Amino acid sequence: MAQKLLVKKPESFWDIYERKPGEDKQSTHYCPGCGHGNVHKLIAEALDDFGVTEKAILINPVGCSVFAYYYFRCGNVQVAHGRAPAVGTALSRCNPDSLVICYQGDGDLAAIGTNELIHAANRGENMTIFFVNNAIYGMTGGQMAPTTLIGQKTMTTPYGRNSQNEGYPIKVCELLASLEAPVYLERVALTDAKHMAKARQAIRKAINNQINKKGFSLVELLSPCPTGWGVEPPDAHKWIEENMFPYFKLGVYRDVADQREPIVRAKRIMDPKEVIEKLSLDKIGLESGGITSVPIDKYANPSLKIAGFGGQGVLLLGEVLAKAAMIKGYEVSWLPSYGPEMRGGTANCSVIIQKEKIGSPMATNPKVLIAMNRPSLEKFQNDVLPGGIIIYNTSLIDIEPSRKDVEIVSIKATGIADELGNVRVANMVALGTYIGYTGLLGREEVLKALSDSISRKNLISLNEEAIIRGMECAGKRV
Ligand SMILES: Cc1ncc(C[n+]2csc(CCOP(=O)(O)OP(=O)(O)O)c2C)c(N)n1
Ligand code: SF4
Ligand SMILES: [Mg+2]
Repeated sequence: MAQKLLVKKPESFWDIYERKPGEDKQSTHYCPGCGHGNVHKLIAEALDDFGVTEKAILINPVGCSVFAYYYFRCGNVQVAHGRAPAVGTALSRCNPDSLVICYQGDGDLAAIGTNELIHAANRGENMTIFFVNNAIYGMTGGQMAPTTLIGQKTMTTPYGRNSQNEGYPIKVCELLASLEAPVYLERVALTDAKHMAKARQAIRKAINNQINKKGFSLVELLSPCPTGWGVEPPDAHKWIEENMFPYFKLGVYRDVADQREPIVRAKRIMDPKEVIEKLSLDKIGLESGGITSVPIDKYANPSLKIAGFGGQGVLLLGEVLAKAAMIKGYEVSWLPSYGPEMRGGTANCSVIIQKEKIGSPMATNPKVLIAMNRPSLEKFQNDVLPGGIIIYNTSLIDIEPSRKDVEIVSIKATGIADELGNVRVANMVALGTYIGYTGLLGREEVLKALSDSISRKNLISLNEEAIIRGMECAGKRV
């Protein structure tokens, strides 16, 4: 047999990583020598041994381990950057018997999410945080993190981190040790076998504390990122010992779980019927949580998903549309979204335009999809409400929408923009098409919104022209 496993794979991992795209469903997506795989394994083994996989909810971060849900067989929630302790608070309070594990990198936890971390720790939430400190933003290509060491060269500190410019690396365990509530804080390292054994022990202790409802535990793991540091994988452990150990002292910073009583919080169980009534979900046909069966008027009160690749100006398209609708007196919302795991990848925004107050700014099942490239059409077309509209850019999309229950509007947005002298105004051609096709807004409001949104005034006339061309071309249905 080519492969003989000496140690059984933890059952808290999937046997085959079906959620992982591509051919390879057996290995993880991490770089050689990365510490994330080791942390995953230690967590999975602990879940197995405590027999708590079924009640575990892993909160996946934004960072290299954004795809942790490919691997763990337990509950998974993907949260916005840094928000794990806030979402974890809700999960833990709503279901006190669950095991809430926040898995966070140093950028996620100690930069964008510092606020949530400190307050969750200070409230003594019954949760466990595994903080993977690799002293860098691994996922985005190696920028400085709050834990980057003095003198460490990164993409954003090419001459080395300088305390006068960037301050000092944040010591998370020491910071949290100034709070009363946390019950367990320890810093360990993923280097040699001895340190790995300590890391294993710490992970178990933190999980055990939560099982016993003792409150907030955090384990900081000094973890290799050979790619971000520009070192060979075999040298990464030495890098930790030489660079991280002197500054980030290993050890236990708090261990008082034995002295604390289990947390008991009052439960407030909501009656689902009451929730539906309070949110008026019964009136808009969303009480089943699925796509509404109420016939829609696709032109009035639209919700739109506008999607394309980064650089196509889909966010600006949405912004101009929302502003124009606001000028006309509508309630509006505009919500941009960048894929958590992508750089220069797809971007989209939700725009809601209504006469009434807006409940949610998310166009999860939009009435209208404007797709500027093929991945966007493929990704979102099935979300459009039956009877809705799909407007798609045939210059870049070489397939037809598969939906038969919506109106399809094709527009050579990029081609027309090219004729006008700049492919970047394809977004405005698509906007014009939408306006022209639906008649929702007048030319005046749209052009006024445009001039408000574009700072480089010399570009306004070209964008105006693009909108007008789009309006003229609207109405050509396929
Ligand atoms: C709101 C938001 N801001 C910024 C980003 C870009 N971003 C993605 S991952 C990341 C840093 C991740 O670094 P870290 O938490 O240290 O994780 P690592 O990849 O090193 O494990 C950033 C800034 C984003 N996705 N979302
Ligand atoms: S960039 Fe660093 S943290 Fe990310 S997968 Fe590679 S080694 Fe791991
Ligand atoms: Mg990091």
